[in-house]
Amino acid sequence: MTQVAETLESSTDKALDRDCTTLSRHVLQQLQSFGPEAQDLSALMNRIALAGKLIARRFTRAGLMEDVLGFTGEVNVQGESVKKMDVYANEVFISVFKQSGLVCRLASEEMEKPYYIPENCPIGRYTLLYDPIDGSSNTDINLSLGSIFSIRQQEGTDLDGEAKDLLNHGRKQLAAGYILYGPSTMLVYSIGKGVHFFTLDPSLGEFILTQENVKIPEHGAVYSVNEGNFWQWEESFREYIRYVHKTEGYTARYSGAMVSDIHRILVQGGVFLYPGTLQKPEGKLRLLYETAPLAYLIEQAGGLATTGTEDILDVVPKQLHQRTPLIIGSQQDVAKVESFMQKGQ
Ligand code: AHM
Ligand code: MG
Repeated sequence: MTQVAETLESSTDKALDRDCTTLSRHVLQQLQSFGPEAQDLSALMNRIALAGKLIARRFTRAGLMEDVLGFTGEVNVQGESVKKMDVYANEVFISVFKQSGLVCRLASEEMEKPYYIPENCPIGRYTLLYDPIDGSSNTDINLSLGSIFSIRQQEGTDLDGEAKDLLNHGRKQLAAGYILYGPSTMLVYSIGKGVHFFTLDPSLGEFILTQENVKIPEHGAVYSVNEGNFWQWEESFREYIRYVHKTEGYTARYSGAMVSDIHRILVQGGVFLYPGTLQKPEGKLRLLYETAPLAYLIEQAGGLATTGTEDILDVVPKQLHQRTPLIIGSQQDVAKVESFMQKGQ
């Protein structure tokens, strides 16, 4: 074979290999096993990917279809007005796990109690926790949104249906990640072996590996926070904001969808903040569906996530829908915020 032919062949091989690194194959590669645990995790990720594709498809055509955008007129367990897309996305996750034999329970930000799939329960040893649509306020205006997911092993029989075993710290998560619905749809995940980016190739209908072992920079210029809450924050936190205003090299970015903001920070460094307020010291974000999965991911990428006083992954919730403040991102930037908050104690 000539050298030109060899080079052509090897670049075709590389391109094919890249196109074949789908999510399920990647999970198996990571675990270096074809055993039942590895097969389960691979199948779980595959179903989450299907949910992401269905939701992305609906978002892409939302403006062209009847009855997709806007509110349902109902209020969810969080006291927030429910959008039609919240309901759709919540149901998509339930639907993709029916008849899977994998997941007995799903717990979501949108449902007061976990949803049980009885036909899966005798063997389904996993629980899916999720925020079907993160950044709901962006839904009707065609801006970036996300879905957040986390997988935990079911502990005990849960015969009373109270799902008490879920009231446990975030280090119990087996996998976590998010789907980002932006100009392209991305799926970012970790099973405790680094953080990996997949991009949906619409022509294939598959998420293909685009970046492996992503590491968050130790420091970045971005701080991402809703400064409209300035006068509702503790003075120590206000001092931190004054510090970034006065110090050269900081820049603000806030999209209204945490998944987008944290994705930017994961790639470019910086810090995302949703602290408590004087009236709501627990903040807005939910531990089991939002802050713990994102903390797991950012720690896997070498960053930090804290409430200001405690690592997010160490927080043990007292109830399913418990909220926590969140300071998450590059090591140096999170440490800087903490240093201000500790002065206030
Ligand atoms: P949601 O899951 O109901 O959309 O709420 C979470 C979202 C985050 O994505 C975003 O960072 C935050 O709420 C925005 O809240 P606020 O409008 O208070 O800044
Ligand atoms: Mg959310």
